[in-house]
Amino acid sequence: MSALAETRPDPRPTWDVFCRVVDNFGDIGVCRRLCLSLARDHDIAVRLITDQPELLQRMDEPTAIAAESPIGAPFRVIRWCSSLIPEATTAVVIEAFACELPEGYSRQMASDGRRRLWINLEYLSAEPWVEGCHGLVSRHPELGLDKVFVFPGFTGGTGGLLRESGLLARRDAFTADPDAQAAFWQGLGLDAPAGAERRVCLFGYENPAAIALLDVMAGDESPWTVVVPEDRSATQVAAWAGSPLARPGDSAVVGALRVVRVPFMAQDRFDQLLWACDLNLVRGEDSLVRALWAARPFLWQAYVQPDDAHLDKVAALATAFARGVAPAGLPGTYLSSLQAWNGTDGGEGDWTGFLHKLPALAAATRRWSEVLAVGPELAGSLVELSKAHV
Ligand code: TRH
Repeated sequence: MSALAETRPDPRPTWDVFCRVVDNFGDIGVCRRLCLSLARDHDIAVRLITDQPELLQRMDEPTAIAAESPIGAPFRVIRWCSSLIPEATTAVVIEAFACELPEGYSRQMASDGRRRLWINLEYLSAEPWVEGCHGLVSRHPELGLDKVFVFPGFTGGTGGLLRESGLLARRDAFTADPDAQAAFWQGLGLDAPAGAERRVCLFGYENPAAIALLDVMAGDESPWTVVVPEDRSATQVAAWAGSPLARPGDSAVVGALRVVRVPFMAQDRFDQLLWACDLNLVRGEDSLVRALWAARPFLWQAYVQPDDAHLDKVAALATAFARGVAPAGLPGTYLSSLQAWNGTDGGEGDWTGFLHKLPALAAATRRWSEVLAVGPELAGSLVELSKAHV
């Protein structure tokens, strides 16, 4: 293709995805995955408008960062600014997590007479009220424009979960390939697990329950390795181990437990970490969904909300799990463990009992993942919504 052809304007309708980073990595992590899926799976021209584009680079493989340049990039990244306006080709505008569009942008939407779909993409929850709110339309009092509320979720009555094309096949190929797994661990400076050793990914917020679980693993008869990506859990684990764990690759051993600090890695590699571990301790929104697709046992630490509203989300997740699988007794154990992990009983969970249940939990999580994989997929739901709007 000639340089002239490459710079010709993209004739496709454009989708603008707006993302303001509240904190941590979830807002931008979800939006990055959504934009990739819209671009690659649905051939949509996407612009991701965010106040923290630099965070995207932490989630990309070094080789892909170059590919985010305007030519050949899967989607365009634009730094949020107040002077931004929709393009003539803008067909769909997604406001992620109620981030509120720049005022001039929404005024232009109202005044330029073009027909567009305006979507507010909400946070994920398994709570039952979500089905009743998914797809509701609200008219802006001043602009007179309609906004559709899309809720991701775990059931057919919601927008579903992000699951890009080919994800589960890639996971299955990886988990069936010992060489690929060994190469992955080697990339983190670790050998492949040997004998009865089990590996755990710990990506959470500060959590007293994590200390109780580490204590149980340290006192276990069989060996554990807890891999901690650089972030809030790493500080807590270092204090527990009495070792600074200052750099990626640093490790400490306490009884049967080795803790290893690893770098914050590209999203694709983080997926591989979840696929390679026997237990995933995840948080927020996106790592929860990726843990589900990893189909390995997991515990979820909810992002703390005012008035303990997040505890309803925790209970709802356990209920959804029970609906999806439900061998006798397991859902009850899982709910208690989830609640303890989220601090409802001061973190004094029965962690020995929980670790004994891991094989049953592994089978149940696999089944739940299979059930969810035939449910709605979020990027696809948004595309269907846009088709219905024309
Ligand atoms: O980082 P989180 O806690 O994010 C969020 C935000 O706090 C947000 O404001 C809040 O509302 C939401 O939680 C509920 O957790 P989450 O959602 O799992 O996002 C982490 C992202 O970081 C996810 O996309 C995976 C990615 N990641 C990597 O790419 N590499 C890594 O090494 C790790 C550990 C994570």
